[in-house]
Amino acid sequence: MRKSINIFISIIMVAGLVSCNDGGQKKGKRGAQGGLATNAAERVYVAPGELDEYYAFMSGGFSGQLAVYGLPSGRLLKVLPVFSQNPENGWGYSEETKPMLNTSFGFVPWDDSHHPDISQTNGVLDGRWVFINGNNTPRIARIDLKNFKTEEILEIPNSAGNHSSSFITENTEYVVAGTRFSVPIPQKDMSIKDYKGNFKGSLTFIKVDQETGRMNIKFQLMMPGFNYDLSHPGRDKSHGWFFFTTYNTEEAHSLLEVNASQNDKDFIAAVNWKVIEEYVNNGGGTKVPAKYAHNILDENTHTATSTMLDEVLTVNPMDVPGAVYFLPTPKSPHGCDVDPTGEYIVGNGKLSADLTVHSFTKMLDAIEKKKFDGEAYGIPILNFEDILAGVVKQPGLGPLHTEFDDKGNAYTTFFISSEVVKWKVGTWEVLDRQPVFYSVGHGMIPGGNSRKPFGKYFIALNKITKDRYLPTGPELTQSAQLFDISGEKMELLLDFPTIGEPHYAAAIPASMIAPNSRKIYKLAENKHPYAALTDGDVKVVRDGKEVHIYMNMIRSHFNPDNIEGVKVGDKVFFHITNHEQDFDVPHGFAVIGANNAELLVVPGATETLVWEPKQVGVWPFYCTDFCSALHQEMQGYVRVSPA
Ligand code: CUK
Ligand code: CUA
Repeated sequence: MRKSINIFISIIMVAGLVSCNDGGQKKGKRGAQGGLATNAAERVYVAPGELDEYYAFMSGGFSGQLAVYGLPSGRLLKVLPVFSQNPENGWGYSEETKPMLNTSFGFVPWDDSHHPDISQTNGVLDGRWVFINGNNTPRIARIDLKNFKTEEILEIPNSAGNHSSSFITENTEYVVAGTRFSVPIPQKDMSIKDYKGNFKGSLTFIKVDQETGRMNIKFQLMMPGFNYDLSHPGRDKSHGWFFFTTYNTEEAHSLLEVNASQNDKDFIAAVNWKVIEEYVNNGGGTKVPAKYAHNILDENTHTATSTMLDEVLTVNPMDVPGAVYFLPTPKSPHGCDVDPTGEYIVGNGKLSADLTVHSFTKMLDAIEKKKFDGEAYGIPILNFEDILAGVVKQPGLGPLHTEFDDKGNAYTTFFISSEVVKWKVGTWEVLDRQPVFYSVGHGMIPGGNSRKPFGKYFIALNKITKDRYLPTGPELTQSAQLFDISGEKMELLLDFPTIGEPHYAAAIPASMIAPNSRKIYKLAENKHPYAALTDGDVKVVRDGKEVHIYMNMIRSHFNPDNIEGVKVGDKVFFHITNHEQDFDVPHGFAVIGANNAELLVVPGATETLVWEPKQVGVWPFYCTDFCSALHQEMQGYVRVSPA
């Protein structure tokens, strides 16, 4: 059964790609089918010296980072390091930032980032923070948009494959993380064959402090051993609920044979988090031992600390009446998307020919009348027909994700038939379709994940690039495609490359980002314990085998620039403070033979590079970032004597 489905999919995929290749995209023959808008160049052109209209934060996928693009130009503005070490700016190499990548598994300098989500107030983007998940070693990061810096990373215990994350509630009360893989909780040595009934999934609700943005796990809901794929918050009328798609409700432990995808319908789990919050606030739940790291970058010292936590509050859904219901949804739903009114919950059944849309009002009604169609592990299953709002009939093949505009339209991506389909919320009729190149995953409309979408652009985040760019060996980077959706028909404007696999993205009008109040760190406010704030603070201090060098830098010299007294076998700490107080004047620092990376020190900050010299000699160091006409003069020597 499973095998025949796979064959079916492969055939369609091949057919889809072939037909896309013939889809009118050949040079000089651009037609209506996937054709470029006639004046596309003009509509994406941001003249030299002018600024883009939107910031787009695009997940870096297996790069572990978050890329910032300008829209509509598609210009890459910056790669923000999050879960992976980044030599370009010393992230995860400097002593200040290393603790950010600490986990209960030790130092983990890589992850797979999927879903950025921008903080909201009253369901509207507010531009304070971006959250993003690390899929592999379960983590959630918070990037502060005052300075575009990763300021916090929280590991998620009792989770594996942190995929159903990191989506936020409409006042950023919670950022939510759901486990893709179910696992033994707590982890233990047991037979994989005993998965069914014994493995568990966890849905984690992380409270966000409204002042600081700091995250703390409020509770973990312990769920049956399904796969929890994606999630979305309720909004407006459904605020207080969170929806999670599931697959493998068969609880198959191996997908080699007939197992998962057998069931005609899987579930969307509807979680009433307000009820659980109240239960927990009244002392409900069970504290269990759990080891997980909480890493915070202090904004005054620009230094991270990692704290290992040792317990977490778990909640059994059976103990909280009204907490969880299952909405039957055909077939192995992937994306789970709620429209801006909060009424409609779209289940994108990967293997289904139709798109199923549930009604929140009907769901509440069925719950009130206690009209259930059985239960799974004690969790009531609602009747499919009772909660159905409508069906988009045969819109395409392999639906993955749906986004919404500000005019009551939805845009669903179809991986297999490689297209985006626009349909009307409420009438369920298909209004337009455009091919994409190729095999789109998520789509994104700025604010398309909130009560107030900015419905001008749609970006298709494509998994396969093939013939869209000049070949670069056996692999091309993934691609994004920008559509103008302000008219009746979607119009293709631009292709542009992405960093790693672009899973999801979030975008916001540039005017809504909090004023860059931390564009320059004031030197006077630098509280780093090793800062050399004046030339009087400059010194070399030996402490056993450790040598601490308090150094500063400004165009165009280091102070000190001749260092003696270091011996082979020492551990040398270069603590370097950048005295610049102008915007965009970082200096770099590299020393010969360092086995880590360089530093990039922004104005007003202090960063530390560790160097363990192995050879006697007089060794140079220099600034790595071209900073003035005398950049090449920004250099120095460190003398290393025998041990
Ligand atoms: S996922 Cu659906 S296409 Cu959101 Cu990780 Cu990539
Ligand atoms: Cu400082 Cu180049």
